[in-house]
Amino acid sequence: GREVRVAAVDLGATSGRVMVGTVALAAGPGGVDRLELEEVHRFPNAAVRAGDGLFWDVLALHREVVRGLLLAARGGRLDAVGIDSWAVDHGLLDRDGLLLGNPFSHRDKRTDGVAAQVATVVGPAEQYAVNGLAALPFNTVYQLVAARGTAALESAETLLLLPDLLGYWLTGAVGAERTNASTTGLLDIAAGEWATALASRLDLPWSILPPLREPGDVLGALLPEVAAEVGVPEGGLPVVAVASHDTASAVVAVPAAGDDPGGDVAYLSSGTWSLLGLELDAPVLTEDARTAGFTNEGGLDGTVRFLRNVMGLWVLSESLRTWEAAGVPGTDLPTLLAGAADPARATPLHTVVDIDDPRLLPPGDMPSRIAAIAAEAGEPVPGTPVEVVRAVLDSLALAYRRTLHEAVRLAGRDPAVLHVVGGGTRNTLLCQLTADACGLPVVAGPAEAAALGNVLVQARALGLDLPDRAAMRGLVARTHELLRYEPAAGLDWAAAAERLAGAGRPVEVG
Ligand code: ADP
Ligand code: LRH
Repeated sequence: GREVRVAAVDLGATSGRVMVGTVALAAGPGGVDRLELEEVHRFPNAAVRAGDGLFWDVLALHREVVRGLLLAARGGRLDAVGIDSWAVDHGLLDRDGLLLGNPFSHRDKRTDGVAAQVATVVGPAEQYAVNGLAALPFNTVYQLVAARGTAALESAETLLLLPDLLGYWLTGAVGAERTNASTTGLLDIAAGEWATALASRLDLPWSILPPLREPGDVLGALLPEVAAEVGVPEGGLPVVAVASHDTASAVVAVPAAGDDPGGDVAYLSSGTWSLLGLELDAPVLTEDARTAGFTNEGGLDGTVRFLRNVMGLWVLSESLRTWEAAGVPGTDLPTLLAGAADPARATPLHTVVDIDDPRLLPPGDMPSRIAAIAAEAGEPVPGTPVEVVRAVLDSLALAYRRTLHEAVRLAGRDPAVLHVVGGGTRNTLLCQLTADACGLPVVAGPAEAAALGNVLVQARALGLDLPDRAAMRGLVARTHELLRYEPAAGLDWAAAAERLAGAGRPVEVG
């Protein structure tokens, strides 16, 4: 079969990578499918505190993207490029097409209290009926409300989500890819159009929202200067819109083929954030779903990602950063995870906390915050880094348990396994705890699901016969090694869940 070679740019909140994907479908019976990823460039990413704000260094990201494309193009002819990144965050362009300031991180504190303030203008139930989104404090709509009256918003002509901003710098084309647009809070999920009425009621300039584009649309070719930097002929390399929300791309590559005969796909996209839920054909917009904190994001081909955000491995990576800064010895990830797996060094389910406590959202000293949250809830305060790590992993697994059970109840589905994808699949202890806590087998892998989903949508846009998600997922399942974790008995997860429920947490905003 025909072979395509594409570059997938996948930007995570803690690292960015440029991967070369090679795809070829078996020409006939006995033929062999290929779906290969080669990492050509990886770079750390982190928000930067400057003055009062927490920002993304988006020019550095652009530079690393160009550098990655150069390395990818050196290795052979490229057929296309696609970009996905974390959702919600965005840049504003002025009328000359120049970026107005640095894009804020969604962890910046300027949105504190904004969702509650907006709820007094447009009720949470009404917002949910329009956009289907959990009222997370950092949704783009709340970031924009926080920016009302600022010089930047007042002079803004165009809002671009981060993958669209980077795509603009590559091609000069503006637009808003639909899966990522669905995370803004300003997309009307029933109409599939920008929710201009909602924006007006919140005094937001809806004219800054650019035309929507679909995954698979071609933005254009690299601008001549960029083509020269990357070392490809002018007009030679098309940029393709993919499912540009990283979670949308990751869910495209969930290898749910064969093991889910009922077709109910439950997944945990495990990276800086943990996103756990189900793929559905239609949103669940019930009051129950809303108050349980579930969101309905847009996926490839009109699907819905019905899921909840769980605070994720962010808590772990920020803890590591804190210990490293303080020079605490023995706090590299492999050492800590080995310790946390040893019951002699950290008693399982000894300390459990609400890992979604909003105090864990901003950057900072996670071990101290966890100690405070544990003390408040009457839980033992972890004493050593290994105990902190164990508490974080047990608490994550408990949050997964609750979220999976709620998703299944709210959507009336019955998945046979939980697929875990993303960097978190490399944490074997967490995979096992997830299976144990959820009482469901975990199928772990691929770790680079977002990049694979990015590659698959490009391959389809280039004409490969990948008509639907089943075809894409079958290809991933046939070409990737997956690890299966059976739930083990032994720990009393139900009792730990009771302990947590006792501590109580309001999910609802406003
Ligand atoms: P993002 O795309 O949000 O930046 P990733 O999907 O790359 O996140 O996942 C990053 C996380 O994966 C890290 O924070 C870390 O906890 C986990 N991880 C990555 N590699 C390993 C490893 N070798 N062992 C255990 N955990 C790992
Ligand atoms: C994961 C993710 C998630 C969003 C968050 C802002 O990287 O895209 O789906 O909720 O970042």
